[in-house]
Amino acid sequence: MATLEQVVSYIKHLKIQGAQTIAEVALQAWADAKDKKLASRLLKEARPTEPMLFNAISAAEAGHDPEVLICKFKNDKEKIFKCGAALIKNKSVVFTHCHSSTVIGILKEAKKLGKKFEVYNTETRPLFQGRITARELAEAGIKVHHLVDSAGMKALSKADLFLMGADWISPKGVANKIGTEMFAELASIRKIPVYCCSHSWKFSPDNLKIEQRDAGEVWPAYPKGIIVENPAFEVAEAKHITGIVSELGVLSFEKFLRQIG
Ligand code: RUB
Repeated sequence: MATLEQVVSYIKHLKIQGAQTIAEVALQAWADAKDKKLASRLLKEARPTEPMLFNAISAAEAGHDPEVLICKFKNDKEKIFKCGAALIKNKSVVFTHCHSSTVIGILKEAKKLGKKFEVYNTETRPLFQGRITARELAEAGIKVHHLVDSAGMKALSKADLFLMGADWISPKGVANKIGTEMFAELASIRKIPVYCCSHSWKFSPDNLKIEQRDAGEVWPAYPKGIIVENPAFEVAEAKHITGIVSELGVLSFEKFLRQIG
């Protein structure tokens, strides 16, 4: 069993990644920790743009059983897979960016239902989480085209649906991996529906900090005199999002806010 410090380090260094997986692993680490105060602090600080992690740990602090919460999250995710799969039509071409376990689950569910579709996905520099997506889809027997991020427009132009994950649903839009804002705006201009696939516990009304990661991830040992920036996430504006696919069903952004508010 990993120690608390190991789990925190795995989350920080993306050995464990994706908002819902982070929240579930963190809850288990919190449940196993002797010093709950220390566990709460270290886990909540591990990644600043992960409200599902904060919300889950706060619920555990308030007395909710972490094992019950993990079970609820997993069951809710199955509901999301079913709701999302219903959006995929036969012969659909789906675009996705980065690696979202929720989006992957939806695509696998659609395949299980016998739907024929293909996926275009982008590699997601600097840490290439898009490769995890491409590998998992190929292993599931789903036809997947993999492109560099700068070919995102080419990939999107093939698609009739953009499925994105979420790290933070804010009152203004959805924060997801850097690149998402650009692709969501482009999809919206091209009239390609954009669905955010996410557990509702990723909502936070707070003005969260966007995680800035180490510049060395972008350019290891970069020359002096350059300001290398590495924001992990960005917010796709609500007006570019067709709907939110959550355990509450498929709702418009406004309806989703009203339902959880
Ligand atoms: C992963 C990412 C995912 C969301 C949703 O970023 O942006 O789309 O976390 O994932 P990182 P999920 O690799 O930096 O964690 O649907 O699995 O909750």
